[in-house]
Amino acid sequence: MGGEWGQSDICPEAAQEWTIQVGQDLLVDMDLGAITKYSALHAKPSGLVLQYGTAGFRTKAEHLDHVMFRMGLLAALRSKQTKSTVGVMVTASHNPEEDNGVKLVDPLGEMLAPSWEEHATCLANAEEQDMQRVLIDISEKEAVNLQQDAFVVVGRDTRPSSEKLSQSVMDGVTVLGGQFHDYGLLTTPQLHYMVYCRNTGGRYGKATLEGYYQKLSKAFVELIKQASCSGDEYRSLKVDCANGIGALKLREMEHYFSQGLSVQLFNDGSKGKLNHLCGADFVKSHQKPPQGMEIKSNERCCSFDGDADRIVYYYHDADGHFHLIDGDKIATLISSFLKELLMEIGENLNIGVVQTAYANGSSTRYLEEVMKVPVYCTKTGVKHLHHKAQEFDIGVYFEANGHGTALFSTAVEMKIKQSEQLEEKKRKAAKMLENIIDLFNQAAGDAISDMLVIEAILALKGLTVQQWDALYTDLPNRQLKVQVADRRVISTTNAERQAVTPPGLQEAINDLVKKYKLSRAFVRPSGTEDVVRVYAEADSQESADHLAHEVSLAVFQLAGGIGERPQPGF
Ligand code: NG1
Ligand code: ZN
Repeated sequence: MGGEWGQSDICPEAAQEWTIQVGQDLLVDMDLGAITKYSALHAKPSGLVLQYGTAGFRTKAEHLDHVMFRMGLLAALRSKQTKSTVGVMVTASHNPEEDNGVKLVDPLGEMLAPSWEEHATCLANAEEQDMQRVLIDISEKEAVNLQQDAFVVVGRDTRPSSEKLSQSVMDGVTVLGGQFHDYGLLTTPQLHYMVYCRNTGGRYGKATLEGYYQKLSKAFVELIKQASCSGDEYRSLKVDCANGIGALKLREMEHYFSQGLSVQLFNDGSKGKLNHLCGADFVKSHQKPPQGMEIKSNERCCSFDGDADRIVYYYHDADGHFHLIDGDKIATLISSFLKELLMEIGENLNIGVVQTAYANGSSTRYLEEVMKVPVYCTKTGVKHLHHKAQEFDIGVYFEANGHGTALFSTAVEMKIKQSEQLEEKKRKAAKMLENIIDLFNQAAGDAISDMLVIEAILALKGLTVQQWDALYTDLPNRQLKVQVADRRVISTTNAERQAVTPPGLQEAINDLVKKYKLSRAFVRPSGTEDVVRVYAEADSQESADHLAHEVSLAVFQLAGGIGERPQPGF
């Protein structure tokens, strides 16, 4: 275990210790005096209601102090219950710099279990006087043994508010008698990696930044050695770091892999504002390059988001046209490569790709019809994709916005171990697979890891960025947002592709979709913003734009739109 074991300096004197009998058998032994005292120092603004959504809690940083303290308490309970290390990450990813957020990381580096998401919401919203009762309720429902030790690891992004907020998390952990390790500045996926390493007895890797850099870089350099490129094809890549944590960590890491790739960093946080006119979310949603990066034609470029768990690629062609290579095309490149490797090894292992409804229809068609790879669709939010991907020997999952990774079953790892007995060609493929597995962050989608995977595959396959882009042509599409009084009036089914309520909405969408060629549209309430999202796809940009607009109007009329009616034109 790396670094010091921390104990915050709050609650120095033992406050009054109360023992309460709760339920039948559960003896709750909490230092309620200390909880009350320190909770008052992280008081909840009365009336504020937040929800633990797809990305944890996210809102203006000034409203989050109590949430952080309470998530420290909750993380300690979760750690006691699972008898494992859990993680807490302080970040608001691609949101503006003024926002912040917090996410808990479960023992295997995964997103928090659904029942604990509900506990998180209850605890964060309890008024000051009810907070203890809620905390006791959770302990009781989840049969937490409060005598058990707790250990929590904490990471934070570069936002000005993050340091103080992460201190509040550690205060919460300490009040429940837990210990913590503060990793300080980390990318979100690095924290997931640390949690995973700590709970797997070092088998996955060393739970230090050095361990992360070495594991990934070693695998990358090994792979690049197998690529047959000549000296003048020395690889370089321009990286837009969204003025966020990705810049710091990539800078720390670059010398580890510089034999195989040279990276040129832009929006490294030295001047610009976090996520402002740059970063993966900006590039994907505006379909244009970030500010602050000069792009020559056919140069390979990529953007990370604010906490470096998403990545998209892009380039300018010789005519100066911008081409975006999103999560769908990343998943296609990766799954095609892995499928080829499996075929070379000749083992009967299955591979599946998991997408959401936002995946471009062309990508799904290409994967199914050309690559013959089975594709599955889940609800939005990486926890759903991650869960589904675990069903395969190799499960590749990506959201169109560039968040994703690949998961490998123990069956695959066993096969690789036995590969010594295989013939030369198969052994080489198995070795390649072994390095690819090491290069992926299997705990969470990771911009740095995905970038190195992509660079390695492009080098091994001798593909240019244009050749990669040319695998298929995206169907023109449009995403819009509609304001409604209460977005919960919209409920969906079939992995969010069909609306169940309000009545008549799905029928209206069906009628509109029929008017266009190669078209598809769906609506769903956002999990991270107070809006309804509309997605439409069709054979031309004009048709996709019209369809999206018409669907927006249907939502506005049938789902209680507020404010101005959606206007055509974008
Ligand atoms: P919502 O707001 O629920 O659409 C957005 C993204 C998700 C995911 C989460 C978490 C889209 C359409 N939605 O969710 O893919 O990344 O944020 O950050 O991109
Ligand atoms: Zn992110």
